[in-house]
Amino acid sequence: MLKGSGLSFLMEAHNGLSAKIAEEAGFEGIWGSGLSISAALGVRDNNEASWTQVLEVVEFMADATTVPILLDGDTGYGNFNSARRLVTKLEQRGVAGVCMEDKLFPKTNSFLRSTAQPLADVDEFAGKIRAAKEAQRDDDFVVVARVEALIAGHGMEEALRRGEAYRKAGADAILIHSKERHANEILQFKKEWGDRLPLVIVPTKYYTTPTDVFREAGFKIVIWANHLMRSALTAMQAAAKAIHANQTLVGVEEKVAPLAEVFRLQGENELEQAEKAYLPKGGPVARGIVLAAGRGDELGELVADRPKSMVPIAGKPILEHILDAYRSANVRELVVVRGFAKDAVNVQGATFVDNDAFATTGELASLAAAKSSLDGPCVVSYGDVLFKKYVLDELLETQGDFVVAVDSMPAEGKKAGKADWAICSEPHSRKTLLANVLLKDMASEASASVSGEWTGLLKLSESGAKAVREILGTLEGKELASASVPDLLRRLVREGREVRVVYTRGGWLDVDTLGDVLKGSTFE
Ligand code: SPV
Ligand code: MG
Repeated sequence: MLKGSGLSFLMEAHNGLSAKIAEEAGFEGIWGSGLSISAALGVRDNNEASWTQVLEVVEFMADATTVPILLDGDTGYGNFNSARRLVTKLEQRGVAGVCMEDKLFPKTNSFLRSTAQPLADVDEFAGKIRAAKEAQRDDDFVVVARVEALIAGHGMEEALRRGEAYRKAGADAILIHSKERHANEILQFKKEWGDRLPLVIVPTKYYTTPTDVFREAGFKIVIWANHLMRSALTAMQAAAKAIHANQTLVGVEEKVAPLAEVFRLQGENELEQAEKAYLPKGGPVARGIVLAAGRGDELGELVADRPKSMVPIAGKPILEHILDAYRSANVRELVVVRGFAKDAVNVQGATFVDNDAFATTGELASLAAAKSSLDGPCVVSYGDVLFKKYVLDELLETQGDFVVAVDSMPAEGKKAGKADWAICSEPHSRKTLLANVLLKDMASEASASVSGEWTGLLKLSESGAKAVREILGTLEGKELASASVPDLLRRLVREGREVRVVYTRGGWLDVDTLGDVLKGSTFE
């Protein structure tokens, strides 16, 4: 802009949002106004905001935009050393240039008590400009020297003398500032200055001068110095006043930017796309199917008018514990098969299917009731089996169409006797962590050949679920009524399908007896 032909414009901005708005309006560059940044921070334009605080703001502005930003660097916030460090920091943050004025730190805004404002010593300020230029690493970084002689009432000659000293010090442009209501002063300056260096002006006070006058005079850049801040201020005052007076948003809502516009300016859209690209594919990892139709006669009084799954443990029905464990592993589509006292199964966040023939049928008949849910990856478990999240996580992380969790060290009392025992291709050992252990058979009695107790957890892949659905479709009448999930596992193995085994040690609890209910209270 400084080197090109014609007149360019910088629009003031004071934060990321206003900078973005300036760029979207078509401005080819932005003025990081000291006055506006201070005002937006609620402080005076007297270096009350520290220079690193200003740096933070201008960094947000640079992040939000692609056009060059010229920072109003006031006096450089100190001597030559502060100024050259500022240049380094601005370059690091992608700011295109800095403008420094020949006043003393802390400065005062040029339109306040201007004739009382002390100017910097010319040589001292020239040294500061030289230091700033020598500090820059990027050849395109711009240092604008701002002459305040006209503001402070020192006259044209002094203004020209100072401009020339700063040119010799290496400035890329001179900002000649004026507080007059007409442009005579800056036009005269331009005439006498000629084309020694590009000139920048700020027509805040002489705004009625037609812009073509500046263009024809040969100025290079016009800065509209504070108009986004001032327009925001007017709009905010009006909205605050109306909302306070009327105690409602009615009447204001349609006058303010819709939230959609806020999100657009923030670039929400980009984040939404990025989430798709970088986050693990959303949605539940699998569906959870809980077979909870049975009464659980062993619990006597406790199941007089509710099924075992609704017996509370630690103040919460067993089924709630199970659903919470599923949810914690991101299994969120939950299906519960009810049967006995189904109206008592009043948990939230699950869909229900019913096996109304619960009294005369078994587990597979319940699973068949949930057949339509076997249409994608799922985990099948029982309404009376508590398990910890890590057991479920392991199951979910293990590839395979059919995966079962087997406890290699079942509880003391259970080492013998009736249970769902699993016979596996290899016993649990350190090696099996990496090996592909397969289920060979299921047994109802313990023996030397069993590798552990099945926990009741079965994971099915999409095609595994499809296979189970097909098997359920082939079972009818008595056969279906009497079959259990272990029967299904046995059939899968016999059909030559690979049923993978994930070994666990504890982490689950089959609630069969009153003793188990008591144990359950310390399970979590
Ligand atoms: C600013 O915008 O902070 C300026 C211009 O320095 S002026 O307020 O006119 O001094
Ligand atoms: Mg300023």
